[in-house]
Amino acid sequence: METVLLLGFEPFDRDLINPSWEAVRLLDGVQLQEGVTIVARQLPCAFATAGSCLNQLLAEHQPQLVIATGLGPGRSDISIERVAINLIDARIPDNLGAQPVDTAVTPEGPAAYFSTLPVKAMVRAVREAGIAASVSQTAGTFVCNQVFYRLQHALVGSGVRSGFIHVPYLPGQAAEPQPSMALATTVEGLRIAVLAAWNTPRDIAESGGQVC
Ligand code: PCA
Repeated sequence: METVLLLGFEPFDRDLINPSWEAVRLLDGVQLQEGVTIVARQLPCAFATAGSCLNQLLAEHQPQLVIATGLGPGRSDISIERVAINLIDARIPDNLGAQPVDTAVTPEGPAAYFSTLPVKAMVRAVREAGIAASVSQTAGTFVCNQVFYRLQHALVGSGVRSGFIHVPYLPGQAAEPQPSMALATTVEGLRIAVLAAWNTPRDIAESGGQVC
């Protein structure tokens, strides 16, 4: 039996729920395909504890594929992240009250890591199912980017592929009008993205970039 580890975050910034966790928890225990099971777990939204929690989950589950997800406030689609940067610059405090500014995720690490997921193939698969998706060139500088960076750093050279996906708010979740996606759509979009990641060893080449 092979394992896909799918991660979501606890709520943060006064939110009562986090759509990333609401979505991935519905995929916990789901058979992605014959012989492949999804294990979904929650990460704390705190710089001091998210990384060690991540390492513990990697050691415990020994997954063959790891995809972390988080809420991207303002995102309107399933955003497949391309790059994790070695920088923390928190606009708001995390759930433990920490707000580090202009520090490295891993001082001895490189400036950035690329996702090792087939990001273009994932976008295409999700879109083919009628669900909005795009490649995103930045995962921000908060806890999601930190976890993404730590994930890529931990798995360098392991042969285990990994990456990050941001999801929109749920409808009506945000205090002010914001783009959103229904929970069932987010769940299905993530399932299709994970399936495409599992079944695509080499990414397709098609445009997904931005001019500026
Ligand atoms: N989103 C935040 C942290 C947790 C989450 O779900 C982020 O994008 O950094």
